Amino acid sequence: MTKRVAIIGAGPSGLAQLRAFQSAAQKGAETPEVVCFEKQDNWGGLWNYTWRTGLDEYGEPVHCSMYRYLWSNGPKEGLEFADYSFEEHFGKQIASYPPRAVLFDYIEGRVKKANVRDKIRFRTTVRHVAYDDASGKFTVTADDLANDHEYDEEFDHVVVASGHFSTPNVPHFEGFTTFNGRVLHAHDFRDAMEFKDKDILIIGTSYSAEDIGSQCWKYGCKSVTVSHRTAPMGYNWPDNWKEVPLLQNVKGNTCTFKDGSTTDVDAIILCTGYIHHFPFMPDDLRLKTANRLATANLYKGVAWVDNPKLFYLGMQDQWYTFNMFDAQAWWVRDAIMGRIEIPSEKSALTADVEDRVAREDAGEDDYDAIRYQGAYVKELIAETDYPSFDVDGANDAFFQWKKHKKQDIMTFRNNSYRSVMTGSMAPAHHTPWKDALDDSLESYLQN
Ligand code: FAD
Ligand code: NA7
Repeated sequence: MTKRVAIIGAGPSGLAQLRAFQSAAQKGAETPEVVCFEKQDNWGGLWNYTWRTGLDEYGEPVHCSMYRYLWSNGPKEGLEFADYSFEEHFGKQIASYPPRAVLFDYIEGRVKKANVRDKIRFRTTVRHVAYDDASGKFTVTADDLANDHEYDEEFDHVVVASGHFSTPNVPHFEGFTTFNGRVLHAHDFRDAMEFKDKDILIIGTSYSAEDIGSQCWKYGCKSVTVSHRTAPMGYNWPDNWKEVPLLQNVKGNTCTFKDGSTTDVDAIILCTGYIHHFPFMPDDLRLKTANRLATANLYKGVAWVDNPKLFYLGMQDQWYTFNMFDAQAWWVRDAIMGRIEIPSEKSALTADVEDRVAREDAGEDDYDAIRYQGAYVKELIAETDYPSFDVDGANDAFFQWKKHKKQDIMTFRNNSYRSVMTGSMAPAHHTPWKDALDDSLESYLQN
């Protein structure tokens, strides 16, 4: 009997899994039957932009955390697929920090070519997964939203690829209830134009804080105040931008910070990160982890230690993205197809996780973290037929990116890097990032 595999989510990770199986089939292998469940009406995961926030038309939590005018926050040379280059997709080399629509087009190009869309059940939310020890099978309960129909199906393996940057982490601060403006989380931020001529307070100091603040600055907000819990970001910010300690309370529109200083603002944007949230997984199969490079309880970063027929993709914090998801998906494919043996002793699986945690903890800075995740990508690729690539070269692109950000946070996206897949240098973009207000695919590709 052919094995059946359920993939939950058709974002970059789930699509990598579909492509991995298709690639094996293309080479003549007998592959399992694969069903991918996707709650949105299209693929692309977070890259599938919607104006909606809150609940969608079926009452489902809106998955999208991306916003208009979002450009890649790292160089595309770090995320390029090893089996489908930017040059193959666009017919030419393109600049290094593409906007969302351009990256969506690239993600879509590979899976269109692989012809895997018919494996995806769109508008279908997975509600529950259960494992039966006696049969050794998983029962997946899915909800066909458009037809308002819930049903069960059995699978030999489940691959959870539902992402972890969609359910917001929303702390409360004293006075929010009576604040005379809007309080929102980054997950619900859509259009920087909303904050034109406004004074905004951002809480948090990571990617969302830096980028949403930069968007608002670019599209004409009056001022940006960023409040930190641990440390300021320390970039060379524009004049109407300041960094302050943690917010203590809000009275009317006046925010008071830990050092006693105050600022009046019109809106507060919580850029306080996301939680790993799997309401459809039972306690004994549910990943509970911090957002880190060595996730808890996953052998090789993907196989559930307590039941390695279950896999999670893309659950790490991410320097590497698309090609890391590929490395994981090819590895998971080979584990499912019996080409890779997962040790039967649970202690061996646990020891692998502990070793990964210890090695991550031994790192001292972001550069070590990039090397660590690069080494992880290398490790997985070496065990499958995913095309090997110059991971050290990709690490270098990340190192340069960090230096460019340090030099000037508002111009780092004007830099170009060399593709480690094709060896060609990206051209400079035709317009500096801060002046490029039109982020459409058509505009970006003109050169
Ligand atoms: P997602 O993209 O989150 O996809 C998960 C999919 O699972 C979604 O389609 C969702 O609808 C579906 N799903 C969830 N639950 C269910 C369910 N119960 N049933 C059925 N389907 C379900 N990465 C970069 O490389 N470059 C960037 O510039 C970049 N910018 C980012 C900016 C923001 C604001 C955020 C939040 C993330 C950014 N990322 C970026 C990282 C991003 O996590 C990855 O690029 C990528 O989208 C992760 O892919 P994924 O498939 O693991 O998860
Ligand atoms: P991150 O990278 O998880 O960062 C979360 C930030 O929020 C970080 O600076 C935290 O500060 C801060 N935080 C979290 N909780 C609080 C509270 N309670 N009070 C104050 N500050 C808090 O999330 P991002 O959204 O920036 O990035 C996620 C992904 O989206 C990323 O991969 C990008 O590609 C885009 P800390 O430093 O812990 O004190």
